[in-house]
Amino acid sequence: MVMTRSNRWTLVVLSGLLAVTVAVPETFAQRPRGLGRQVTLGPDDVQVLPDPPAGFNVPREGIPRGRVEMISYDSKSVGTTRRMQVYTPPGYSKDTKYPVLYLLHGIGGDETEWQRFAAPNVLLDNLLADGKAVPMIVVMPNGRAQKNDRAEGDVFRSAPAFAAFEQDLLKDVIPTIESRYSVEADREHRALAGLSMGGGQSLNFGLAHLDTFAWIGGFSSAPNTRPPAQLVPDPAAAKQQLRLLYLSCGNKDGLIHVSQGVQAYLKEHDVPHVWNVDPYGHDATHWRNNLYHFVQRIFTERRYRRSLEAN
Ligand code: FER
Repeated sequence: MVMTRSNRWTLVVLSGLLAVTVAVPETFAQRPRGLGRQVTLGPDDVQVLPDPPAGFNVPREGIPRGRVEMISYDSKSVGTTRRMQVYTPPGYSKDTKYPVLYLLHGIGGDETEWQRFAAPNVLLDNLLADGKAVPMIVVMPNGRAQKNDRAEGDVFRSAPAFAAFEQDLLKDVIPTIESRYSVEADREHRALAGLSMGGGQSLNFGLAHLDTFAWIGGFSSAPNTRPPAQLVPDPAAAKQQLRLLYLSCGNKDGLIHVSQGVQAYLKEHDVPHVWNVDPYGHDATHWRNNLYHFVQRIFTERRYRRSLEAN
């Protein structure tokens, strides 16, 4: 074949396009699914908690540091050995029993995602040094409960495994943590929160198991979130049992309609909650900023929580 000037250019452009396509991680290439949807804001959709102070997520010199370790456990529900990352606070001791926050990642993530997006250990070390949080253990499991739990290929195809994680969490993850660490094992000392798919999981599992979790948070919750009336079928019971229900979303996040629906239902049925809408998108800034606020409000005294309630 003779290369004319014009088909040579076509080749250059095509190979350039191919290189760009290959360079984009698959998780991003498949992101659109609702993320680009038009945002419509209502009067309740405002920022009620300020952005964190500068340096909140930067390791500080001269303060005690907690530890982050990767542990393995045998999951009966999945049938494999799985991994989770665990933060223990500075001075962690078997002589004290700690509350536990279970923190869940998004559709393209795994047990390392929160560490990459927010460094919860740094955030908590800093808050603890300032006396602004209660010493707690933070568990970052893998919410994709299937044999191959890596974030590979079309990550949206693993959505059913995110639903299946309910069993792994309740039957394997929590019992593992409670057998290996010094923890208070009751609902008042268990919190569940997550970002996007993990936000949906936290709302779905947490609100369905108020006997297990008293503190629940969903940041930029994804469309895996159950419809509000299924999520909270008994508003009076939820109101009575919840110590904190925290919802947040960025006002540039095409998934905000999911949280807006939950928030409207909670308001209509008089279930206390925090609803923080900040100026970010479906991104790590939103997740780390709202983790910063959430961790300061969990495992606290009821009277303290009242004064912080924004809605
Ligand atoms: C969807 C759009 C986004 C969806 C899930 C997501 C299950 C999750 C995004 C994330 O976890 O970042 O339609 O459906």
